[in-house]
This record gives sequence, structure tokens and C-alpha cells, in this order.
Amino acid sequence: MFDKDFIFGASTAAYQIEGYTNVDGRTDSIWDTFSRIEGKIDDGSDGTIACESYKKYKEDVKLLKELKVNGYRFSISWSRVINRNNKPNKKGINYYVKLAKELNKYNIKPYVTLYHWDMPQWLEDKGGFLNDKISDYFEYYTDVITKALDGLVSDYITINEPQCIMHLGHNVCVHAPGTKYNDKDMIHAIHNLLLCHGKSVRVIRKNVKNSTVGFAPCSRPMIPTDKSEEAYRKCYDKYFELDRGGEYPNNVSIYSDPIFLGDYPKEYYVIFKDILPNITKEDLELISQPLDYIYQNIYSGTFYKIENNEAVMKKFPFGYPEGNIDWLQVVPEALYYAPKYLYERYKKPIIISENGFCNNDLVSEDGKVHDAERIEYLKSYLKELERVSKEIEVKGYFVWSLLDNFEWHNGLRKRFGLVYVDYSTGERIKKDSFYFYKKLIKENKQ
Ligand code: GBH
Repeated sequence: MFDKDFIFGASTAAYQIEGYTNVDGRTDSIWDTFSRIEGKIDDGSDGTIACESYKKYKEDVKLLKELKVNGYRFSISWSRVINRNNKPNKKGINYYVKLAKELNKYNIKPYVTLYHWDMPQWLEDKGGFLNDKISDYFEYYTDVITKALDGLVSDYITINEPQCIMHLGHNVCVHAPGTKYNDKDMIHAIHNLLLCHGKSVRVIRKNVKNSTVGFAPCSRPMIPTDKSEEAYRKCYDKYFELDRGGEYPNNVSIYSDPIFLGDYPKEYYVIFKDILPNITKEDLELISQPLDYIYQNIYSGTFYKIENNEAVMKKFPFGYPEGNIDWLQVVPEALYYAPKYLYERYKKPIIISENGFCNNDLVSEDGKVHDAERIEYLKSYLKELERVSKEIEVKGYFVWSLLDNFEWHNGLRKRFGLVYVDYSTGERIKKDSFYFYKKLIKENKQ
């Protein structure tokens, strides 16, 4: 059981669900462009139709209402609400106003993510995160949308998973825009991204009464297999370590230390000493304005054992339980250890902004979707979250996702929803896990 005011929510993102990418003045985002390139998306699909939530949003809100969630986390498509001349696009903005109103009608709090990976293509053409003016553009966009949603939305998340933006988008290049950065450009772009966050926070605080603000990185925690304090400490250090084998753009502390602690980790200045971007005291102050929560997207973890005083990764045994996507091993303890590590270092209440399961769902003869594995996943993860909530402050949990949707480079064939979507008809079918989550929320409120 969680506190009575615990936020049970569901999460989605604009490009993954909205469809109607070519209407009402919306311009291309980098994902539109990327999806058109042959071979980039596994099944050749894209977001042009997806769940058609741009038109079916009332139906979606009805689903949320039936679940009795008290929060819905969705993202705004920058290229829908700001046009190519960097001016507001009324028609696009109006969609989010209508959606927020519909949610408020049923007392479902909107949690708005401003950037869930869909940079307007015309801004990418000007250099994207390497453009030193990108944070001014982001500040302007934040100003426009927070004013438009005034009185309707008070909870904002600036940026979703900077790790995926930089690592998947610009290092391994399986995500849009898929252009490789060298190290110098990478840490420069990361600094610009953090400035986007900082300027956005400043505007939100100015424009929105009683606002809450956060940002939502992702992480995959190290799970100690041995229960000693030493093992815990070694795994904690590893989790925040900057240079895990050159994968620093995928790291926790390079983003969260500047935001929560006011500076990059010490090793940053050592590792990148010859290629540092220009980092001023003002930048760091802007980036580290106080936030309300530590949001975190967590799906899986990796086990570590202690050998010769070192935390070393343990291979998963053959046949270890996993979802229908290659990185999704079932490791419920991830929702115990990651919140604990994060709370210890950054000292703010935790909200899990995404957690969920990719299943090989199909519609059965009885017309229903029996996703028993997803139920087991959610049950076991929430148990661990409940366990850690006895030790630290945990404020909420958003399941990924309300609907099956466009799973980025994996396309439409990977399903994460509590609700099944038939992409040829747009029909939504509540899965068994939908009823499971509904029941869990209900029981928790009694
Ligand atoms: C989230 O990203 C996204 O925010 C969301 O849009 C997406 O649909 C959802 O999750 C489901 O994928 O380091 O071994 O975990 C996914 C998080 C983080 C998963 C990076 C893949 C790389 C491999 N991703 N991870 S691993």
C-alpha cells in the first residue's frame, strides 16, 4: 500500500501516439524525417497514424478515467505548436488545450513533458543541440505553451531521457536524427541540452502558479547480489560513475549532477579537460534551479557481484525472464535500488515517470488480450517500489504505457500498452493488465 495521495498515472509521448503528423500546420520533427529513411525502423512503420490520439483523445481520456489514475503524463510536439518562423501555431496549441481541459474535467492531473525526442526538423537543420541558441528556442517554446496552458497544467517535465537523445541519437545513432557526434561536440551538445532545461525551468516558474518541475532521465541500476553494505556502496558508485566504458552519454551523473548538485562530476573535468565547452557560473546556476521531484524512467537492471573488491557485472543465466525486446530483463529490484541511490545523492522525492513491459500481445478468440506476463511484471516491480517507499519518499508511479504505440526504431510491432491498439482500425482493446492496474489503484485508495 502506498500513501493515499500517491500518484498512480500512465505515460505516453506525442510522436508515439498522436498520428496526424501533417495537419493543422504541424511541421516535420526529426522523427518524421528519420522514419522515412529506408531501414531505420525495423518494420518500416512510422508515426503518421500510430494511435490517432490527435483525433481520439477523448476516447483515451475515457480510458484514463476508467482506470481512475490521478495523473496522465503526455508530451507536447514542439513542431505542432511552434511554426517554422518560430511563432505560435494556434491550431496545434489548441489540441493540447482541449486535451488538458478534458483531463481536468475528470480530475486527472496533466503531467506535461516538453521534449520527448521530437526536435522540429527546421531546428535540427540549424544545428539542433549543437546550436548555441537552441536553449533560447526552447525557452521561447516553453513560454508559449505554458501561457497557453495557464490554469490547466501546473506540472511540467522539461526533457525525457537525455541519455537516449545523446547516446541513441548521436552516438550509436539508432535514433533520430542519427548523426554521430565526436566527444567534443557531444559534451558541448549535452551542455546546451542542460541549458535548455535550465531556461525552461526559469520560464515555468515565472509563468505557472504552484508549479512543479522536474526532468525525466532513465537509468538501469546495478543490483548487488550480496546484501552487504560494501556491495551496496560499490553498486552505488558504479551507478553514478561517469566513464563506464566510453558510454558517458548514457550515464546518470553527467546530467543529474549539474541539475541537482550544481556542477558536473569531478571526473568530467579530468576526462574532458582538453575539449571542455565554455561553462560559466551563471550556466551552472541556471541549470541547477531547485526542482520538486526526481523523475526517473526505469525498466530493468543488471546484477553485480563483488570480486577482488570490485563490483563486476554478472551475466543473466540462460532463460532468464525477459520482455519481447532485447534490453528488458525482468529485474523488479530495479525499482528498489535506483530510487534509493537517487534519493541518497539528490535528496528529493522520487516519481517513477515510466515503467512497463513489452509483451507479444495478441487478441484471443474471446476478443480479449490476456497479457499475464505484463501483470506479473507490474506486480513484482510495484512490490519493490512499495518496499523502498518505506525507506525514502516516493510520490508516484506512471506506467508505460496507456496504449500500444510507435516504439521508435522498433516500430509498431513492439507493444507496451495496457490497452491494445489495432493500427488498421484504430480500435482500442483493454488488456487484462488494464483491469489489474485499475484494481490495484482502487484497492490502494480504500
Ligand atoms: C523509454 O525509453 C522511452 O521514454 C519511451 O518513449 C519508450 O517507448 C519506452 O521507454 C519503452 O522503450 O541500457 O540495456 O537498457 C526506453 C529506455 C533506455 C531502453 C536505453 C533501451 C538501452 C539499452 N531505453 N535502453 S539498456
